[in-house]
Amino acid sequence: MKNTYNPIEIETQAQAFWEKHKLFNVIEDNNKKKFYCLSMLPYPSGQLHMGHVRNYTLGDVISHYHRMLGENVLQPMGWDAFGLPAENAAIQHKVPPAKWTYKNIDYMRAQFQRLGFAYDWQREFMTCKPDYYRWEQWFFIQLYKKGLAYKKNSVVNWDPVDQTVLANEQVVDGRGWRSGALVERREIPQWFLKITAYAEELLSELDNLTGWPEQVRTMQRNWIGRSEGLIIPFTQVDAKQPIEIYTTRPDTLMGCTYVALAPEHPIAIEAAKKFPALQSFLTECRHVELAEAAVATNEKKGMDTGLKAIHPITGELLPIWVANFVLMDYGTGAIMSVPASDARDLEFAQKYHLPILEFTSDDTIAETLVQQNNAQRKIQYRLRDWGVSRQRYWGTPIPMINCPHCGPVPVPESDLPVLLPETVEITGSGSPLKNMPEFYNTTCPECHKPATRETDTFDTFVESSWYYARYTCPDQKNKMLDDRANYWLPVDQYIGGIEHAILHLLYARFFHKLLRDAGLVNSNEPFKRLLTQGMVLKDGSKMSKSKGNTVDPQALIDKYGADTVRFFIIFASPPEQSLEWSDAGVEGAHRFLKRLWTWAHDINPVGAQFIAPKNGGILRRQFHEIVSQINYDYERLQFNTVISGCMKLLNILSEKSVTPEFAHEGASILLRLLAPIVPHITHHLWQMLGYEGNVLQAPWPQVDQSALKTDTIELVVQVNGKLRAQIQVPTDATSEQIEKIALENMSIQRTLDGNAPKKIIVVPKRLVNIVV
Ligand code: ANZ
Ligand code: ZN
Repeated sequence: MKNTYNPIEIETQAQAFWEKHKLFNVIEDNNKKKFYCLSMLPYPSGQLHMGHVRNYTLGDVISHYHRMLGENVLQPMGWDAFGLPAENAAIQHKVPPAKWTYKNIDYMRAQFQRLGFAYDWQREFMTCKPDYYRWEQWFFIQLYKKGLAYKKNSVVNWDPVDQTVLANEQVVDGRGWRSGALVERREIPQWFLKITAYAEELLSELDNLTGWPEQVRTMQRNWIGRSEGLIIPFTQVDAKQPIEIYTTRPDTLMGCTYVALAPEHPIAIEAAKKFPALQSFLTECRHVELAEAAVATNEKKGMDTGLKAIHPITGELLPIWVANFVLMDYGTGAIMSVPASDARDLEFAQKYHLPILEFTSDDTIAETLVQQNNAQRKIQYRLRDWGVSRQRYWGTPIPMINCPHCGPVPVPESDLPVLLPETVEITGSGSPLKNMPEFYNTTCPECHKPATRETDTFDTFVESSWYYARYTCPDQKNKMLDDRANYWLPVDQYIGGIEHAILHLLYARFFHKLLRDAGLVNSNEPFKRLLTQGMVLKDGSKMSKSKGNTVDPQALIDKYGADTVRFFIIFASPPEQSLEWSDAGVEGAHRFLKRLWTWAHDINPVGAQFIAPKNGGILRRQFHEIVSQINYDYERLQFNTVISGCMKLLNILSEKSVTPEFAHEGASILLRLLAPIVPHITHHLWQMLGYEGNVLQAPWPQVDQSALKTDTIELVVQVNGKLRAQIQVPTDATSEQIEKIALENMSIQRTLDGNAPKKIIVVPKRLVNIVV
């Protein structure tokens, strides 16, 4: 019998077998419990990295486990194929984004297959293909018709040299990444989705998502940021309109010493018309980066407008300032500043020598102001509507037409999809679509006069917000989703990185509710359980290309095989914690698989059967205790301890006293327990040992409850003929085991007082006599 473990050979064979028998293709089956297991779809950057391997191995383990439990398991895979890196690569390598993307997908698909992931490949799709994005365009039009998609002016990063809009990640220290020019803020018309209309539901449903990590739910709660406050109008001196401020702390009103406006506030803009210094301050504010984080950490800067407001209670005159930390799109874009109780207001007041007034807070002010109609209660969310326009080429074209007479008009549904041209030249300054009259020139569907298409594309988060639903019916040519969506959804287990805790998961939840309200799905939430896997570290820091500390999965697969890589990545740490890379750990994983291989080749095949004789005794009991622990660990997704359990099982089965029958029972159980993690080697050994069918379709092993029963009897222990202790031993314990239990007994140890026994006599079922 051939006895060297050759992973490449057996992995190729196992994969060919699965492929031939279409083991992982599924259809709806109402007689089985369904289980939809989904790992976040990858961006096709070129090749898999260890973070991918970890994410997809976890999903694969969970899928196999549920399939072996007899459930109808859907595990699909696809490609989040639009996005900026393809455009950057296009500039660098002079190859169109489409071509670059397809090449990467082909390479990475082969890597997935090489790792043996059990995907239903029939359902694969790429989000950059019209058969996918046409439904996104269709759905956007439905949202537009319902008023859930709208257009408004919004600020972008503008590179004045390259004459193009920059994504936040293309702004480096306030300058354009290519031109180095100071970035400006510019207002342009953009499309928004009204996620704020769902803010309350997105918040309250978090309470029901008990299968999600608490940390992620907290992050989402904070992001939605519900706050209850008051809008208080402050009368202005010499002006008709009052300034409305938003505060969550009306109790601090008596400490207010100045009012502060956002630089974009209409009152500030109006005041600057007569005040050049203020004008240049507002212009300076416009150069600052857009990201909210940057606004928060920036140095506090401001300028007095010269205007005055009247304190609503004391009647005192308060200066009105412009301050760079006040955001235009939160509350009312104006605040009452209370330096004595707010750190930000204090810092600003100290810098500009504004009064700081000690006061006593008054909890009833709010009540009084509201009753006297001098203020209005307001619930405010930090969450903003989702700006989905991107001034980029490699994305889903926004299916709208701009008509000089009719304004924005949706593309007629019969004209969908609006195809994205794939052969283009990318120069780096602006989207090529803007230079393609053949793309943008069209006629207005309403007045039939010449009009132009939208040349912006969707934020790629739009594609990843509903892909999980499309996997249920990717071949559906006439609809976005069909009945199959309601068979499979919600996803039972979602697996992905914690970096998606907020945006992706919130957008997908939002889309699910939009799909529900459009009658396309009948559940409220898309993902029942969420597993966020930890990072893969090397020498304590995250593996990344820029740090040069990556480990290429492909090289490891080539050297050790897929099973070793899968085994290591599962064994190295619990799924949610970070995983420290270790070459020695990989070696160790490989050694264990070789040991399993050798051991399995040394036991004698005894024919196809699962059921072993009910003998075996103490070893068999220990064995089944561990199996019971492993089953528990599979349920709670603690796969690293599943592996340590399996190692203990192999140790037990390797003991000399194991009977051939027990070895055979044990092997069948051990192989099944390991199969979700290392499906190839277990597939091979299962067949070699002559068990029925193939391991991935075998039923999940049950604990033999009768083996767990501990029938014990009591024996007396004598030392030199004198009764010294009573011990409990299993009825079927061997003499060696009984001796061991007797010697470990405390009172016996005390009696022996360190003296070695000369002789031990075991009288079965009666006594032990120790002679010293
Ligand atoms: C007076 C005050 C006193 C405030 C105090 C806070 C503490 P949350 O909880 O996040 O809703 N604020 C209101 N609108 C703002 C804007 N557009 N830009 C920046 N800051 C704004 O925060 C609400 C508080 O943030 C409001 O309550 C307001 O300052 C400020 F001891 O009013 B407060
Ligand atoms: Zn028109």
